[in-house]
Amino acid sequence: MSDFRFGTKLEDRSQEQYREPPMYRVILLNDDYTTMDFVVKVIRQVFHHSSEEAVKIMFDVHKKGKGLVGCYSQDIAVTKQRQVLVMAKSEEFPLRCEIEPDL
Ligand code: TYC
Repeated sequence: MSDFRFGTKLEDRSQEQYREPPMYRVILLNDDYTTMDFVVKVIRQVFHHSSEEAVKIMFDVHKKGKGLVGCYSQDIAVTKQRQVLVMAKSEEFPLRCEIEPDL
């Protein structure tokens, strides 16, 4: 494979090549109107958690106000956030979903 970054020292190049992409947390927020069943469905379908895990996450969000559903590279996190919001809108639920850098 050709490498046209001639000015870069070998050690620096390998560090660049193996650096992990920044990760983003996808967070669900509680509200008083979205049904528990719908939140569990979203967590299973979009984030591929088991039913048991989805119920645990839903109750955690319900009790604490917000909770982590997954951690992904930026484009995947944004796609999952959109999927959640599209599903919520289609059923007219006010479910909120945010993403934040995983520092
Ligand atoms: N608090 C909602 C209820 O009692 C359930 C709920 C859980 C809503 C998690 C949103 O992200 C959420 N129906």
